Amino acid sequence: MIEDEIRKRSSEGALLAVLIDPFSTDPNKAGKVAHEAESGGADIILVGGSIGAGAMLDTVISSIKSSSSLPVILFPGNVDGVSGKADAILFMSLLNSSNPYWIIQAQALAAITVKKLRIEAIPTAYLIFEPGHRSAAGWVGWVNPIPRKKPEIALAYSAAAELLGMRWVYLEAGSGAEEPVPVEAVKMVSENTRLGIIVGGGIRSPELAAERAKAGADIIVVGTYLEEGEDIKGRVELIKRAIRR
Ligand code: 1GP
Repeated sequence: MIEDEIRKRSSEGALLAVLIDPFSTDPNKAGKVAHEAESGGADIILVGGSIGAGAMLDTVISSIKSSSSLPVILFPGNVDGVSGKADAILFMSLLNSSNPYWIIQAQALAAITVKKLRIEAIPTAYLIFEPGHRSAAGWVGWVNPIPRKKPEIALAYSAAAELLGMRWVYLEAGSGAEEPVPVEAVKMVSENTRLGIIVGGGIRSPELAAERAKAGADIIVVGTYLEEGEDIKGRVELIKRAIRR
């Protein structure tokens, strides 16, 4: 199982997941990014996005699969983010949404498909931090964002997720965020729950990644920082080196 493998490997040091958005990345480019990510030492390819990810999803995953052997995990933005070509799915509930669609209805609409396609589901709480509505995920998801200076609110949601049986939490600042999720929030969730912790959004330097890995993140997600640079392999290597324990 992908989840068991990730758990085991992340106990030796944080893993690096490279995010590919099928809306903004054409299939050829996606294959190239995955290949370079793998050569640089990345551990996971995450595929998904908030808007329009469904149209090219299968084609993008096929291209990634033919260019790398990394596990492909879906990071769905809605019910159109499901594909039988992926190895697993972050089966997420956006717990700090104020619209029940994003907490449980989208999941209900997608669940039968996920089971029929036998995609490994990784139950994950999804939490979006301030400024929230300025990111696509926050705007789409009717988010009541977690205040940056109130890590205890992130812990409260994470503890609830743990008691509800979820095994992972994704602490999200939003793609391209000016500042990543606060280190204090990562630390507080890590010290007070048994959840695996995924951190993403606005991680655009090895230092920012290292701080969050040190605070207890099990998986660091990077998208924009790699999209912006020419040398994807080089940037992946730098982040991998920085998050090693
Ligand atoms: C977005 O957490 C991911 O959902 C990645 O964000 O594009 O800012 O790396 P970036």
